[in-house]
Amino acid sequence: MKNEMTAMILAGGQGTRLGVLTKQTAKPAVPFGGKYRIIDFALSNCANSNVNNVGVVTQYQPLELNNHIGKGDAWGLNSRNGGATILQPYSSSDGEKWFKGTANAIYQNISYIDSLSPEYVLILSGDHIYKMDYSKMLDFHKENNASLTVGVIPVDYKEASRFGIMNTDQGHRIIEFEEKPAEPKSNLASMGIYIFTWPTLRRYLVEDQAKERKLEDFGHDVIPAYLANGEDCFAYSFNGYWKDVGTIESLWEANMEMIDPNHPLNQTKDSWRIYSNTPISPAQFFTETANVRNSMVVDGCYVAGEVNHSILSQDVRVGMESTVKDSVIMSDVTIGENVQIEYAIIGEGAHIADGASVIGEPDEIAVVGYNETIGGPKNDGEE
Ligand code: ADQ
Ligand code: ADP
Repeated sequence: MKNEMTAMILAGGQGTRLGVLTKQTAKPAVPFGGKYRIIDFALSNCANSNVNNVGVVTQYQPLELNNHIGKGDAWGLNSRNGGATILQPYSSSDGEKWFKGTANAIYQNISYIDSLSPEYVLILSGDHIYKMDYSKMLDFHKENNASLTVGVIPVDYKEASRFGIMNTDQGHRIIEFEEKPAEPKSNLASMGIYIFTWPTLRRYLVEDQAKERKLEDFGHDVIPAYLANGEDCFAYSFNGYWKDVGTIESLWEANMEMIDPNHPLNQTKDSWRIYSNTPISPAQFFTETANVRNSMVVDGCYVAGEVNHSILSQDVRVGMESTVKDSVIMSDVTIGENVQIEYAIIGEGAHIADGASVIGEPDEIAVVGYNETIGGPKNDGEE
């Protein structure tokens, strides 16, 4: 089968707004929804859309991502004439090591893309939660004979300045685009999902590198340059659920949507499955004192306390007389006895000692970092 479209997942951001959750790991590798990591959504969307060659562009803390993704077997990518390839920054002859903006990260991986010689390149972000069929977006791109198609979704006006914002004409042609404008002129937001006709983008990136070196970032530089040069740029409207989980609150919210039985994310029987690479653990065990309601509990958990409207990821322990409410507990967390956890995200491997509490509010979620200990003899009480 011909490789018509190659995907490049940008997974290099530090995700500083996720604070202690991304100190040791890249944002796309942050656990999500009990069984997944955030990047599983983009990888599964690729597999489900028959986009079988996927380059994952890493930068910051790539180790966990490498281990998680491997060659893409868990998503069926490796067996379908394709595979996932982890692309890491290298020191080039002129001493530049880190990828800079998103467009520069693609420029640095031209040889990988050339080795597949696709007609189109699909550029994705590793930190979005959504289910999307990219093959429909490709059909739209071809019907319009576009140079660039941007996936778009309406957002709240009060959020609009976090996004690339555009105006289109009746034929969905992009006539105006501003990256993160202070005063947005519309609420039609770029999802940071792009299909580029590859030979054209390649030419722009290579010529720019030889001359001005201005095309650093897709939103700031490449889209404006395309529009200025009269390239055919179109907006493809997506009308499903999509969330950029860049903040603690949005990450918590998307996890809570995952346990809402009526939410599209929680359709257990749909055909658009999200795959992951999770190790095997024994079945969960609830003692006779356990009281678990309205929650998702993954393998390997042991519960003796109360769990209400929460997610327990793999191998979590909740001791007697402890209460976990409206919270996301990542894997390998131990929660002692008499612990209160509310409106919180507890990072992987954390330990909450007997009698401690971690209490947040719906609009100010409490966070405990990776491997952190709360309470206990040395470090009494809340942090
Ligand atoms: P942002 O998400 O703010 O806006 P950016 O920080 O450039 O854009 O990151 C996009 C993605 O690329 C993230 O997943 C990030 O981790 C990753 N990334 C960034 N630099 C990278 C690099 N050098 N190497 C590898 N990965 C890198 C973008 C668009 C907006 C749009 C929003 C939608 O610019 O127009 O509205 O996405 O979320
Ligand atoms: P946030 O979600 O907090 O805005 P992002 O994930 O978008 O954070 O990343 C912020 C920016 O920092 C991105 O442009 C990313 O490329 C850059 N960045 C992250 N880690 C590094 C690093 N180790 N070296 C250089 N730049 C980095």
